[in-house]
Amino acid sequence: MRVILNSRHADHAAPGEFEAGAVIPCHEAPGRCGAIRGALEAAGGFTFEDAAQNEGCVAAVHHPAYVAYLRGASAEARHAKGGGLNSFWPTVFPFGPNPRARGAHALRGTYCFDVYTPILPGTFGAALGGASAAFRAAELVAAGAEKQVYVLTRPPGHHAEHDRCGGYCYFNNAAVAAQHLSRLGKVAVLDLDVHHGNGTQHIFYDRADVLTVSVHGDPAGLYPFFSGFADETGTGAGLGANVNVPLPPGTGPHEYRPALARALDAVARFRPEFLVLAFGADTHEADPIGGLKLPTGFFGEMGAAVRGLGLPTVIVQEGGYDLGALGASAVALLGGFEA
Ligand code: Q9C
Ligand code: ZN
Repeated sequence: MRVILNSRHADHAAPGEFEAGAVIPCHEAPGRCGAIRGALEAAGGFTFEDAAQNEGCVAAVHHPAYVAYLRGASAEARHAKGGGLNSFWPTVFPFGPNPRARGAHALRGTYCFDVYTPILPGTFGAALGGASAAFRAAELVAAGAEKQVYVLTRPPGHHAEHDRCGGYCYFNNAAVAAQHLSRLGKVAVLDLDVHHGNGTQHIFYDRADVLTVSVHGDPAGLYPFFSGFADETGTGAGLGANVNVPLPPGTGPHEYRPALARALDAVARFRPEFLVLAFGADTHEADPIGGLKLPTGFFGEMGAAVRGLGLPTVIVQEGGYDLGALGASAVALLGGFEA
């Protein structure tokens, strides 16, 4: 399988994240990409290529003012001095549109919805590298050059909305791929990260030509808390084109299997031309933040089930925070996909 890499990913490395008033090492760290790459190389059968930075690839998905903000804030972060780190950390957030949001601190809160997305000098380049890789993969699949392409990138993307970062995510890589493919026909995005793909849902919520389906831990108790409930079904022309399948904490293969079948059935009934799979390995039983109980072997079954749709597919890496489980899960999923 062809793997498109984000050669700039390590330019973004958050020094920590907040937990219960303390700062702990950030789960979303550069070692994640290395762990997956190492596991794929050991398994064999994968070819790796870098994607060139594509400045325009996010324009159809993200608000121009948001893109400009990320670019500018990343450049300015070089001179930031907060906490001895070259970073900006949004702390205060508006409750809604606020016409007074003009100053630097106000803008940081405006273009962000939580404290998990600091802006570092390399953030813009790293995030753009991931979006560029997803766009490149979509080009290859759209052209029929490949049936499946895997995008190995971080920071992840599925929490990023049209004009806000959050949940370790800045540009929505899966949405960038889906948007490009949607120029040729209907697209389904299937999100199997343990967290609800709120950003992807938000971006396509009123679209009838892009179906978004997410299987995830129940947001009543798991990030992102405010979305991912089963009654969120789309709006306007997009009514019925959003499906959420929340699962209780501790869910294992026995209960995950029918949930995945429901999600795949929704995709099949939509009759899309293309699929984007937002893949998170944070459903693994060893994941430190996910709370589900899927063993490594189940990821092979997952890949085979998704492959059963028979659709040209861009697979985009999202979360997964246990470095050992991450590589093994990706190998199992992609192996199941190719089998
Ligand atoms: N104490 C993705 O998996 N909250 N994002 C972590 C841990 C943020 C997850 C709290 C989780 C964001 C792409
Ligand atoms: Zn996740």
